[in-house]
Amino acid sequence: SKYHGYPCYNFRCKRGKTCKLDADNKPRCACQEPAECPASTNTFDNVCGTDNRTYDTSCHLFATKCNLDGTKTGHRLHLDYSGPCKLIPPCLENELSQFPLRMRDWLKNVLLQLYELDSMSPGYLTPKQRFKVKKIFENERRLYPGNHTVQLLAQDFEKNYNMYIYPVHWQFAQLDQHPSDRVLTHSELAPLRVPLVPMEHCTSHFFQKCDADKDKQVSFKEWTSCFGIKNDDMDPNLLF
Ligand SMILES: [Ca+2]
Ligand SMILES: [Ca+2]
Repeated sequence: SKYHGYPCYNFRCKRGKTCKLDADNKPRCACQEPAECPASTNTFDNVCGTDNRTYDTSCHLFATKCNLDGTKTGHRLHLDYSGPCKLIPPCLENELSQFPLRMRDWLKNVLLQLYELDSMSPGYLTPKQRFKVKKIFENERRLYPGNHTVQLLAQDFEKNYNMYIYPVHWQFAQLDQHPSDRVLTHSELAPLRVPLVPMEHCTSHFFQKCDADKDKQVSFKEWTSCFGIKNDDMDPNLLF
């Protein structure tokens, strides 16, 4: 094609940056101007930043962040959740303690759903994952998806504890990919946090609390203990 010889063709830059030619006509990644971002087509494109400001699109947010590179404000700016900023009710202590119960149940149900999809058309799970989820799927004692009370979820976690071990490991492995170093950064947590925050107002609080040593990252050990997995059941071999 006519663009093939263009030095910026297929030249990839990270979010917030765009390829520009330098004085020697060499392609380089430079901060994008927010004004150059394509405008939103509807409010679903809006995102709320951790500065509690609504950005037209995630492109606008990351371009703004890039232009603030090296500043404290830039360092602190992240995508908090999708949609315009809204008033998130404060997370109460008792709600916070219920969050891992619902989240664990949800993770298990996501995997069971992937298992069913994979049974109809393979590709949703790897054979290794499938083998693990099969055991949960075939266990008749499992709690079936539904709108369960906190009491029931807590009871089930005690009774069927073993069924929750893999789903908690699985979600960690899904998120820990950039890089895969057994710690989750703020941006690695984003794919989980961003859609969840508007629905579950304790999400941000929960992940902050998970970071027990306050190094701004959630380690494998912090993650598993947040979800009530015993130290003895923490198994790096289950990270797939
Ligand atoms: Ca990581
Ligand atoms: Ca930490």
